[in-house]
Amino acid sequence: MSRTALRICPLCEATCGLSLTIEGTRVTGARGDADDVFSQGFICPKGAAFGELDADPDRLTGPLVRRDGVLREAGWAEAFDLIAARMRPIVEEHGPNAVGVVLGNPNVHTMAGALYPPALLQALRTRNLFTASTLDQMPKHVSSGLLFGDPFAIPVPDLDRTSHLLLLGANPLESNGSLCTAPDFPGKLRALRRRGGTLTVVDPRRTRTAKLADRHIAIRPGTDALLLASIAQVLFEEKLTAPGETEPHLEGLAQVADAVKEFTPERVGPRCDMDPDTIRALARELAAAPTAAVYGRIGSSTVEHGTLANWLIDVLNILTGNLDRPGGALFPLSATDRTPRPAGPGKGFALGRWHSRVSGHPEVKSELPLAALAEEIETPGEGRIRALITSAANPVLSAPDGDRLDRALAGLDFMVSVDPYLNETSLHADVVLPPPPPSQSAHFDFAFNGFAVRDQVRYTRPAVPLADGRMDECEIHARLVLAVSGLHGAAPDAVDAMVVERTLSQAVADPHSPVHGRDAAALAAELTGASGPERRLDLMLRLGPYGDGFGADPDGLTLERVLAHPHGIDLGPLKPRLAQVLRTRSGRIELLPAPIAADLPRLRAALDQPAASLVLVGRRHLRSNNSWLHNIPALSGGSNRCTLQIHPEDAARLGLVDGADVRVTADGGAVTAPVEITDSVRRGVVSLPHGWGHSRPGSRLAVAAERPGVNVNQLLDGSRLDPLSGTAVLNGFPVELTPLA
Ligand SMILES: Nc1nc2c(c(=O)[nH]1)N[C@H]1C(S)=C(S)[C@@H](COP(=O)(O)OP(=O)(O)OC[C@H]3O[C@@H](n4cnc5c(=O)[nH]c(N)nc54)[C@H](O)[C@@H]3O)O[C@H]1N2
Ligand SMILES: Nc1nc2c(c(=O)[nH]1)N[C@H]1C(S)=C(S)[C@@H](COP(=O)(O)OP(=O)(O)OC[C@H]3O[C@@H](n4cnc5c(=O)[nH]c(N)nc54)[C@H](O)[C@@H]3O)O[C@H]1N2
Ligand code: SF4
Ligand SMILES: [Mo]
Repeated sequence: MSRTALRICPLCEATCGLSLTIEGTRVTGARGDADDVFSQGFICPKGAAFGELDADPDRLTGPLVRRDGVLREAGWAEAFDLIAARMRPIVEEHGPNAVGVVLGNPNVHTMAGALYPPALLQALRTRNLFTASTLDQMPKHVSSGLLFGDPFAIPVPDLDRTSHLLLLGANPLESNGSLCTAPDFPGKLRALRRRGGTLTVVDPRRTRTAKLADRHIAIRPGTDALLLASIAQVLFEEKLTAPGETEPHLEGLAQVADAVKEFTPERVGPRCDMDPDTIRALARELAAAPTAAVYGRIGSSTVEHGTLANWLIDVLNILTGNLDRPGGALFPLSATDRTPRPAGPGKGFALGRWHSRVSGHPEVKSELPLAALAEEIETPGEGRIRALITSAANPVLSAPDGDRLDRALAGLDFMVSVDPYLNETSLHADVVLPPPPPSQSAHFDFAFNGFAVRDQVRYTRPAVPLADGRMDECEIHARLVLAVSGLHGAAPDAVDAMVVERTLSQAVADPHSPVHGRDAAALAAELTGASGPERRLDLMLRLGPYGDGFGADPDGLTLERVLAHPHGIDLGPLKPRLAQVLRTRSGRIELLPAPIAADLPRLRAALDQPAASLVLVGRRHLRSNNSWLHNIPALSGGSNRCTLQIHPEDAARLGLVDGADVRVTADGGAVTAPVEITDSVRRGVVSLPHGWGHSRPGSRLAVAAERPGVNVNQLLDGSRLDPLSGTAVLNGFPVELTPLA
């Protein structure tokens, strides 16, 4: 007897609704949920492999605890007892910064990862926080923080209504989109073209996305900021700027005009390897389009001028009047956002409130660069990281110089990993706490609903009951918080109750809250939900912008109401709301913030730098997901391989043969990979994907180990960073190739 259950897919930012077929407790099939209000049946091969991924025999079934140097299966009580016994003394003896925390990408895809790390960090009070953001989107947070006063105020391209999309360094046909949550991104791009709109793709590779475009520009890697500055220069020079409705909210317009003056198409063109006339054409098309959006991701973020590029993307949206208007780039309003406050000045966004101990990197959003983790563990002295907690993170593969980090992790006094696998990173842990497979977890997208192209809300409860011996990931995190804060043994619900109490006491004291003046304890008693995390979800929904406000709006959202709509509730297209968003000190968009102005000379200097003859970029594959899906047979193999792609002319010049091994060397190290000759990469550029290198002894990834690939991040030593955001330069760094016999 089989049944079906709904489950939002946790595997990428598109958040598709899946309909799972379940036999007993086993997921035997996954289809797109045709009735899902947001994804309407869309699914990709990763979602379709949900059952296989859920049942991967290499997933850990219970905690592992290291005794006498060997990781062995243990009970949950033993695991948490050890954490409590080892962590507190380290903090007491060496201070809070002796414990580092690493949060990886899948935290953004779990309820536990959204709800508990803040409490963990509060309990630890460490300044040594590292996340995948500094390998990814931190430049966007910095530019939004500086422009709008809120690092999470990230405008999203209005894919369904725009008539012109300028897309840089993103490949949504493989990635399914990022910082732009849009199930069926490919279909939305096709629809844009069908309704007469235009798509321009800027990417050194002729990707599947580029093939869909009206115009593909194979830019020289690392030069997007120059191109964007030049487009801005043309807009000013040709008097094509028209900020429209945002104009009254702007300050610094004339200063920006002045700042981009030097970046003429004639000066920038040769650096980007573009015809100056093409740059002018891009500027004119952008200005002429009835509506348009400029959107960039990894290829314009994990690069030398990542923050400047991300700043310029929004500067262009603003200059052309497309920020905050339908068809342009708008700020989503998710159901668990705080209720918008009245417009007015805010606290602003500060960078560098403290610095990393060894290299003096500025703090950004309370984080330090993940690329600096190894040195913070290895370098002796006060404040050295002696213990580490990782959750859903595999920095040995995803961050620069995994070999060094591997050695550093081996030298820690104590390490805890919350991870379903024993992999390249977790193999160093003293305690591994495995979450249950996704079918046994509830799902709500706290993060991605805030980047979605349509406001909507969906929640799915576990599709399969928690198996014997399993612990829900929320409970794992709650117990971890208790274990490190000296409350070991308390009921995990205590963490949720604490957060509920704090949130409600703030809300009742807030004159703008719908519950202003009411009794916090009485409101807490009204919360529904079968668990601590569900009560917190209920609380956030009810206090949120569409919420019932505990009775203030009887038609508003509650958990019960969301549960009554298993395919989700549509909350409509994105709406202009700039004034609600702005939190700068001036209360306006600060178009040329001081840290940006201070970084511009570096971009001007780049105008005169000679281009490297060969640079490396990454790539993603539809059936891959960073470092952790290579163990799923249905998703590995075929075209999903760790090869070095190179243009036929470069291959001929260097004497490289398709399929033969080549040695790739960069300033941080060297790796050997098979050559794949293809004209989909431009001349002067090679491409190697990340997340590979599954050959470390001690990991338990049988399928991945059969085809381990190599770790591209071994080419980097962690010293190449975008200075404003601390983000590693993972794209556009120089390499040399040596053919191997
Ligand atoms: N060269 C290069 N390097 C890159 C990139 C690149 O483009 N080029 N991309 C960067 C980017 S954008 C990112 S986001 C990072 C990602 O790098 P990481 O943040 O390290 O993330 P992943 O490799 O996705 O997975 C991390 C871990 O999460 C575990 N995991 C999976 N599901 C769950 C779960 O439900 N709960 C828990 N607790 N753990 C889970 C996996 O087993 C894995 O160990 O890599 C970065 N590294
Ligand atoms: N299938 C799959 N989906 C994923 C992931 C995955 O690993 N696999 N990872 C998820 C994660 S964590 C993220 S952050 C997103 C990322 O989502 P995307 O950013 O859409 O993903 P990428 O495929 O890395 O696209 C980056 C593109 O930038 C190009 N590029 C490199 N350097 C430059 C440059 O200097 N300038 C320009 N203009 N382009 C450049 C590359 O050729 C590549 O095509 O994807 C998410 N979705
Ligand atoms: S596109 Fe993303 S969310 Fe949708 S099924 Fe594929 S992996 Fe899952
Ligand atoms: Mo990412």
